[in-house]
Amino acid sequence: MHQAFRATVLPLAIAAVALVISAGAALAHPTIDIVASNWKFTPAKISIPVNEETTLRLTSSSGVHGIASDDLGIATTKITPGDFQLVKFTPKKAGTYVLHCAVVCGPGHSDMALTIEVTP
Ligand SMILES: [Cu+2]
Repeated sequence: MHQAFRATVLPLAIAAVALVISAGAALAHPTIDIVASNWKFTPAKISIPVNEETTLRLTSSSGVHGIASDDLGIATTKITPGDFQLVKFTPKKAGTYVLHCAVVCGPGHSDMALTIEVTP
């Protein structure tokens, strides 16, 4: 009886603690998925808090695209199909930043932008 209790409850308790720890880490460092395609970013707009490290996970479903922002400290990053790019940055100033696609990618290139809203 006692042994059966340890065999079933203990692993559950460990799993629950691991879940809480991973959820806490996800809150501290949110990763936002962004998919580039011809010719848009999905989502086209994201909202993140100022002075908190954020990670973007970028990929493309069609075409080669890119992002860059001196204001946000994002180096030019090429986004290619089948590839995932992790971009880590900490916005220092609230505001609305419009990142135009950084790679000439075709007829819709000039309309292709990712808006990052940094909230106070
Ligand atoms: Cu482009």
